[in-house]
Amino acid sequence: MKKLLTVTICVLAMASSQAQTTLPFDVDPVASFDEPWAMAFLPDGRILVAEKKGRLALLGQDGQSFGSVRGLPNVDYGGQGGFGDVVLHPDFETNGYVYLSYVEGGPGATRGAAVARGVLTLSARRGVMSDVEVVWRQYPKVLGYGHYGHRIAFDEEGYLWVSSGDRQKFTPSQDMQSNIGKVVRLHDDGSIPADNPFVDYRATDPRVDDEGVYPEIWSLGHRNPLGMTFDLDGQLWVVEMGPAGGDELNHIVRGGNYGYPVVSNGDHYDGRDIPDHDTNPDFDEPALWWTPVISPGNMIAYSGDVFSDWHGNLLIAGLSSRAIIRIEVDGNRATEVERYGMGARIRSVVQGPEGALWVLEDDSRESQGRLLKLTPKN
Ligand SMILES: [Ca+2]
Ligand SMILES: [Ca+2]
Repeated sequence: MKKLLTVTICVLAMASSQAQTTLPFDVDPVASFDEPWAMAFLPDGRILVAEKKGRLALLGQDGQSFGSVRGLPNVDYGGQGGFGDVVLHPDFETNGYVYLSYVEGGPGATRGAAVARGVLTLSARRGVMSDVEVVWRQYPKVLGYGHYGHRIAFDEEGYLWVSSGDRQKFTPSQDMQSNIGKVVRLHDDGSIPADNPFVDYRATDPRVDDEGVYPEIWSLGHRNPLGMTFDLDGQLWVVEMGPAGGDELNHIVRGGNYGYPVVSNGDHYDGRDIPDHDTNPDFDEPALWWTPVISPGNMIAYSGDVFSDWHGNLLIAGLSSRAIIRIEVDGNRATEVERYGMGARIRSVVQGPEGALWVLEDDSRESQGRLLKLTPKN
């Protein structure tokens, strides 16, 4: 009966995603941005918005601009890359740390994602970053402009988590001598926790200059993990873009291997088959997967009360799906319960101070890069 019910709910959810249903919230446009990618709320109520070209905008909830934060690292902009995530340290009010992910150039036109932290000093009129230091880098730097991942999250114990995309290089996701296609767990200064799952792993080839990346790794076999969040029970979830088909929501376990590029419920873009997850029990299966894809932007766990029925749900920003996707989680299981068509590619969804939702549209031919505030309809 339970299974039947789940199937029915899925069918209803699919139907609602295709129908022009009335949205359960009002949508108020607040401002617009040049290729916005991520945002964060400050304790004083203002908002930081990261734009891919390297700008960090500071604004009020009414849309009033306080200009651009100064003192940022240089960003290597191009393709899917540039400025990425912006996240406050859990103790921001005492230490002022803001964490930024972005693409940095390397030798011979190579590039890779990096995470830096700096101290943000705010005045009534502006923000300035100082003492900026890189705490993590993708290794190795490679050619190309895609699949950086570079989402940042903190858990309740204050560990720093970074999702690292496969850089469209496929096999590094299974290579322990690279932190590409991985989820990594670090102390907040970038040092490696002694209880990480692979601290005792050693390179099989002593000639490999691996810079000691494997002790960072928490899980592997990821493709382009663009959303990462802890649910209200403290469990880690990662949503990643699949290849042609097979976007995945994964419940992340210590040392887990999520299979890419050996298995995927999608296939290569050129039509070549990638065996599905159910052909190989050696890999951790997704909790939920999508064909046709949703193309995730980011993901949060909703802890507010304003949308009272959504407390504890995961919310995913959908790019090609042009939607916000609501997921119910129960232990390590996940179910899509509803999909809200937004009429634009959605890059990011974040919970504001009073539990309202703040949404960034993608900035592309079809979408305008607006910041929207969503509040429940009365
Ligand atoms: Ca997988
Ligand atoms: Ca497949």
